[in-house]
Amino acid sequence: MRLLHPFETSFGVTQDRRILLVKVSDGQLEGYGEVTAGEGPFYCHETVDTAWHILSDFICPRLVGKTIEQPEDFAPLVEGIRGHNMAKGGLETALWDLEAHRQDTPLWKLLGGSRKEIDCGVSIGIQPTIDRLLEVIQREIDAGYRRIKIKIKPGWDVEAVRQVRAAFPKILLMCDANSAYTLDDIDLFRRMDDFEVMMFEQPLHYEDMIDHAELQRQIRTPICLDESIHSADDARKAIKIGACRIINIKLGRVGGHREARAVHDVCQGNGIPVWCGGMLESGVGRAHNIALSSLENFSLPGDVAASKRYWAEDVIEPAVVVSSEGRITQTARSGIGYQVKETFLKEVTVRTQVFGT
Ligand code: OSB
Ligand code: MG
Repeated sequence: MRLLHPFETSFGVTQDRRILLVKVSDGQLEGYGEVTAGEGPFYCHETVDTAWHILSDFICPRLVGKTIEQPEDFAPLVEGIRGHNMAKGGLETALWDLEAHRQDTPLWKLLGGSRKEIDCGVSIGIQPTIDRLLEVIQREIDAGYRRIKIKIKPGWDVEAVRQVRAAFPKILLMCDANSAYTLDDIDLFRRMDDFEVMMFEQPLHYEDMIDHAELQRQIRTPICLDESIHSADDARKAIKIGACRIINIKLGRVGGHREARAVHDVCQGNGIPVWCGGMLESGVGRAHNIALSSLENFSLPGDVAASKRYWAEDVIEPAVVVSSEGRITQTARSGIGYQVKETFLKEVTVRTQVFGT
């Protein structure tokens, strides 16, 4: 599926998405999940094709013939398959959707959520010029979004942030570096300390916590970790050493709803707010993100935006809509609460594989 606008980060440009969806069935009801890996190994090591490989050659064969009473039964079945959280998360989240349908309840309620409305922010890719960036920000603010995240990289940082802050003195603003910097850049972050940004997201290496802790000691602005956090245990360690003051939770990166909730709980217990990250998902992944964002400690606006920001036509109906106040209302329907458009899905599907009967 082609994105309406190319999306540029410090690690590259995405326009055409190849999306791997997972459907599970109990013979009567179905559940959908989305593998949130990218097309190439640039955000993390996983790709759509490594996830296909891991799912079809390792994860699905382990499940065939097994009884799964509840989504929590999934993790023990794939114990021993190291990493590949996005491949696991695609299937695990589908099991949660199915379970919510079986209980005839919305997924957000099944997860224990309490937020009936969630606050939405947008993630704005690197633009050709700063003037263009200012225009895009104005458009998103006019659409109602409550927080603006801009992507930064060396050469597109201090000056871009300075001009954005000058043009929009009051907005909730943050920057995401996607690991583009090192500790040699401390002065640059010190200079950006003056712009009252909510957080710097993942400024340093994608596997690092130690240097982030050093950077956090030297700047006022909170650091938010994204790439470095793969589990509740990672979150515990990052908090313990002071590597961040905020955590971005992504379902794929942590392997599904069970672990996402565990990360949420560790953060909550330590007074660390969280928000839900996005991976340019189709409506299926988006719907899961909305449900997850209902948990209490998701107290900051996430990168969960309307379908129409991404797609001419989404795979779900209704499309995800954001109110003029920048909020998404939780659904009263069961499961993820959005219907997958099977006919449209068939049109855009290039490969399928079936396991079990
Ligand atoms: O770092 O949050 C990120 C997209 C792809 C990979 C990594 C990231 C992102 C985004 C986009 O920021 C969020 C979205 O609008 O889905
Ligand atoms: Mg990020």
